[in-house]
Amino acid sequence: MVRELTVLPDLAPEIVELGQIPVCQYDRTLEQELADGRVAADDVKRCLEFMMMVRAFEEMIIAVRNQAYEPIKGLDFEYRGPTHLSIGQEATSVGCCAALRLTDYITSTHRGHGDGIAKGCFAAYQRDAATLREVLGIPDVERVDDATLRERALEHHLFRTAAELFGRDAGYCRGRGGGMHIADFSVGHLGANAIVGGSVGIAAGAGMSVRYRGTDQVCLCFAGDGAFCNGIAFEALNVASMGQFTNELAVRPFGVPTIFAIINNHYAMTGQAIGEVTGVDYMARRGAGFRPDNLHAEVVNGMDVLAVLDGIRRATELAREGKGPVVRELITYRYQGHSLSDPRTEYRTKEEEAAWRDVDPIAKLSGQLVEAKVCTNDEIEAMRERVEARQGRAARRAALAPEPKAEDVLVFMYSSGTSDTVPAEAKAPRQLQPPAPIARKDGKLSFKDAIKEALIEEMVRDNRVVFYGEDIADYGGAFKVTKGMLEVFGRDRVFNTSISEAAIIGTAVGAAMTGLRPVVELMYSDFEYQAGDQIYNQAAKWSYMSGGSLAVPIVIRSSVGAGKGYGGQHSQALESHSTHTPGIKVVFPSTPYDAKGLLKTAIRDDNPVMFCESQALYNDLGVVPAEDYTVPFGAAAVRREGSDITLVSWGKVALDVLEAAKVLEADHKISAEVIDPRTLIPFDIESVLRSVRKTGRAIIASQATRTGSYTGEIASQIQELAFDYLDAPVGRIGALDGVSPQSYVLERAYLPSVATIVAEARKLVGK
Ligand SMILES: Cc1ncc(C[n+]2csc(CCOP(=O)(O)OP(=O)(O)O)c2C)c(N)n1
Repeated sequence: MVRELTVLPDLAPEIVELGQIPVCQYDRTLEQELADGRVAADDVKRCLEFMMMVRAFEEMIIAVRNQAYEPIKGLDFEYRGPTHLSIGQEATSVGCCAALRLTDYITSTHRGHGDGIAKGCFAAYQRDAATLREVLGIPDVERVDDATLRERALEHHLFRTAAELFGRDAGYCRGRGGGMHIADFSVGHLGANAIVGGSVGIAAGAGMSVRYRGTDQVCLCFAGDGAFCNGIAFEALNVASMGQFTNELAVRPFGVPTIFAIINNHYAMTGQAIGEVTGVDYMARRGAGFRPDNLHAEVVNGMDVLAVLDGIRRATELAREGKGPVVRELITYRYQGHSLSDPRTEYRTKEEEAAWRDVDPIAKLSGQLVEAKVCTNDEIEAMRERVEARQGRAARRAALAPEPKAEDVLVFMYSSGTSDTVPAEAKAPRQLQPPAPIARKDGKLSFKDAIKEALIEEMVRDNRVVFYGEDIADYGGAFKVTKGMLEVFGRDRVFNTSISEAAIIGTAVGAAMTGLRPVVELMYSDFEYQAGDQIYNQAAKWSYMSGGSLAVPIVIRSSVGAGKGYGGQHSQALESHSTHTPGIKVVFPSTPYDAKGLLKTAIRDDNPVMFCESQALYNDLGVVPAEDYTVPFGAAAVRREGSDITLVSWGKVALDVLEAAKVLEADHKISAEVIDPRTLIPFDIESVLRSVRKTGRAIIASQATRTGSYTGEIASQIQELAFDYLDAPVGRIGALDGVSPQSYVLERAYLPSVATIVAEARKLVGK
């Protein structure tokens, strides 16, 4: 018993006060801000220039789309791809990034050109000269004064942003991401996201990683009013707000330093946040459901860059003091439609649009600068001309830049990196006590203890490895696989989460992007549907979409429960979903030895790994060396040699197949070779083909329902690559195409068994 919190009945009457959410309270003039030294004139001018740059970029997209952009006229170039423009919202992008440091993170959205431009523009002034020279590829011998260097950095940033949107190899993501997934990890931009709400979990995870690493960074999550109606946003807000991060359970009490900036431009695509598709008057109320401090929620005038700067600056202060997470709603408006194909006429009026243009953020700051005598109108006009000219040069260069080579289409799908070498700082011990060795009998461990041993060894070896999920801490998980790990590593590294599968995976992605190597547990593989976007659109895709500029080293341990009468929602073998989505490796061990060695390989691999564990095997015993060893991915094990037929299977069914081979030998004089691929992605097809060339027959078996199962993929590869050697069609065995039933009789009829494998093998061999 390790939990320090006790729950006793406290049923006394009380009224819960919900507190206050300030709305548009900022009322300072630029003169006041300058006089008080809260802003410097040059910084404010820079904010104006960066807002102009965002707008010029977006106007360039419109013109290019209409083939009317003067700087690229005459070039053989046509813009393709989405056009979610943020004209009107410039103060939100620039005001937020103005409050951030170079080392701080942002996540962004499909409408995120402005956010990325702003983060990179500030970086051009935050980076030191040596870094900028390196980024720009300026040789040591070339002398460049500081102002020119930074000017060149701005233009280069616009060029790489445009090149990404134009699908060029010089783009930030090598033309793999495009505008909706643009990222620049070198300045902390963790990616725009085309899945509405997709980045909210990532931002929470980046904050959790900062909290664990103990740096003074923050992560600012840009996401719309629409996004804050999506399930992942609610889950992520909750996980980021968990009491154990700040109360007496915490090893180091410190709130997750993520700032959730709700960019309320009043519309999702066309659905109107206030009055139509939510029941709230302000989206900032979202903060009120998660902590008694309402996550310090405030509503800010997002058309006023100084108000945004003030609101976000105070948010970063709170976050850096460990008082996060923080919510800020920024009220703004997009002048264009959802995308350029949206004429806007169905859902809003010209009068409404005109009213927002009257409070235009660029016009407002221009007026303030003139009023405060920081700039003249002529200077502002000169700034605008400079911005336009710079934008024109950058866009032209991007349009002329080479496209990626077609033969490189799959480059960056997987990272080739590993953590085989652990950096010195990650070797520093970070545990409460040394782990006790797990007792063995005759050198044997259970499958689940083999998993625990692998986890413990890897967490001792590398302090970037953290482990979390539902009920995995004090209780050790629903199957007690990780019992005792909390006592060893403390709640910083082993902690429970709420029942939030999407946020468990989403935060792991954000933590992995920012330096950790999380292992997370899905109690039942069936629950991966709850986290589908985070596994398959986020974890699996970011290596590729970022053009290989980052890796997502996470392991998702997922238990597979068939055979226990748990019915349709706790029994499915879903490995075929994982194998069908490129970008994720899939491991399915069948022995305690492999479970330990493969899990260690998975944790050291820089790619996301789905690690499937058959619950039916958890108590199986096998010889497991106590020392450090790994089992490589993509290397099948021949479990039994044979000459008449090849049986291929994984997880629990790999043992059924072995049993079936014994029956076939003893009762039917059929010699079966048994192959356990151990990993499904990558798959060792060569070992299977070598066997099939010898036996001439094969069966692929799994507990997955038969139609659409990965067994079909392996069967078709055998037919493509070894057709001439086959003496019979390749057999496939799976669960029936139905829902897993509770009744013992029905479940036995539903799942594959030793008997069904024997029967199919006899049919194919003809004995
Ligand atoms: C999960 C998901 N559902 C729907 C869409 C289609 N879609 C793209 S943007 C958008 C509106 C998003 O609204 P909001 O979050 O407020 O951002 P905004 O477009 O206003 O910037 C919709 C519905 C999507 N990309 N992802």
